[in-house]
Amino acid sequence: MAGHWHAGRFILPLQRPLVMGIVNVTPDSFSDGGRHAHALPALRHAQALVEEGADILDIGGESSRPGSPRLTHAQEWARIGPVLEEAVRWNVPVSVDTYQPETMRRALDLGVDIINDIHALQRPGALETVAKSDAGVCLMHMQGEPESMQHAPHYADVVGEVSRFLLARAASVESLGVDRSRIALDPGFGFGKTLQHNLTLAKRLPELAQSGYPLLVGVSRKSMVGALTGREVAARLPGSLAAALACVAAGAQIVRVHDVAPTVDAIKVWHAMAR
Ligand code: 7PM
Repeated sequence: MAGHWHAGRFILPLQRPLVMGIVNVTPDSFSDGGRHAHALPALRHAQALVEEGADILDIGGESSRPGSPRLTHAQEWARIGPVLEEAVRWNVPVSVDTYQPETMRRALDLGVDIINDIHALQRPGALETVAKSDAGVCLMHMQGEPESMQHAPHYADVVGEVSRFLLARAASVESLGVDRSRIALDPGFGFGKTLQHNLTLAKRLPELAQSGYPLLVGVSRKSMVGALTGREVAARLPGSLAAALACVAAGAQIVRVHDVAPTVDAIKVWHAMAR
């Protein structure tokens, strides 16, 4: 049960940690606006991540960045639709990073395997949309909303609150008929959390792992790594590798990263030596 993640066309074995490669689809300001103009660089990047050893591709339209304007469904789909359409032809699990139910529905119609939702399927219609599919789902914890979540995050008990929230969301998903083997949980590093909250969650990840659901974590290039190293985003690879390994050692089974090749190497070495 805890040994696999059922995700659309795939049954992903969790005997070794899996690497989910991040594909951000951004609008191409240099193009004349052809429908696939931004899809091509994103697809080339996605292909490179597969060659580097990504086990899963996570494709998103950068709609949840603090300070960046929310995308409508139409804007989000214009970015990611053409990329998803091509990526689902490859023999690799495709995840879509979205909280918009209409985007989920269209992505699932294309055959996407995983819904990765930073809002944990709380938007109206999201639960039902996923329930009608056979996709895997990643439920992530966030305190507040992306625009303001880092203003003053507060918890009486960060591990308790995050784990109670995630287990309640998992129960809601299961109540609509989704088998628990399709669900992964994510504490949402950096989403309404101070450095101390992130460190407490990382240290106590084994308590979340107790739930039996696979744990997915995203620490790649995040401000937590910046705060601990004093490095700008472009120089956070070594810190990000250490953070990914610390999470894996604490029970995370899937790591969501920008730098796939170095992460695959780091995990291979860690896995051979520590397990
Ligand atoms: C600004 C803020 C830029 C946040 C980028 C981000 C996660 C995710 C993201 C995560 C899951 C980033 C994040 N982070 N999905 N989507 N878990 N499941 O660093 O931690 O990529 S966006």
